[in-house]
Amino acid sequence: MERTLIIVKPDAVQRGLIGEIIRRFENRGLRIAGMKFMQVSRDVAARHYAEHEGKGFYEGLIDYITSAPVVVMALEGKDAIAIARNTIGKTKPIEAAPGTIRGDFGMEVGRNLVHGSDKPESAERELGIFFDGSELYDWTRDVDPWIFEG
Ligand code: IDP
Ligand code: MG
Repeated sequence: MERTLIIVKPDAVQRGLIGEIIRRFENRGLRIAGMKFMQVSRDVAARHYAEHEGKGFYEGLIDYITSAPVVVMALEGKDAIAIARNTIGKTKPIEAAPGTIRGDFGMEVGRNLVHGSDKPESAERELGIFFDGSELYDWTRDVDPWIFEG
């Protein structure tokens, strides 16, 4: 089992899409290991997006992610990182396939609704920024054998 860090970004929260976005991950089969509603500080945003520091869009990105509350989630499952990324869709909504979150609800890269970790090292690092170990739960669902082969 793998865990990934998902952020329902401020634009999605403002647009009333929290439920819609969580529904898509739940429907896919991903299991929620942790979840909270919070406003991201500039300090936390800078840690989370450290790899983008110095890029032209960096300041705008920090302004965007700190502009209003978000929902952060730890989702788990086999290949959870890749599964979540293809449920989210490509970074630029113009390139995101219909049926993905960004392809169905997004227009611009700077308002692309959702974050998902891109690889295991990123997931571990990002989960550590947003969650204490005690906020992540090991549990199973009765339906798990009907979603995960074994
Ligand atoms: P990802 O979110 O699909 O992993 P990254 O390349 O890691 O995409 O970029 C992080 C975030 O930075 C994007 O989701 C988007 O919000 C923002 N971003 C990336 N490129 C641009 C850009 O060219 N203009 C404005 N914002 C950008
Ligand atoms: Mg990324």
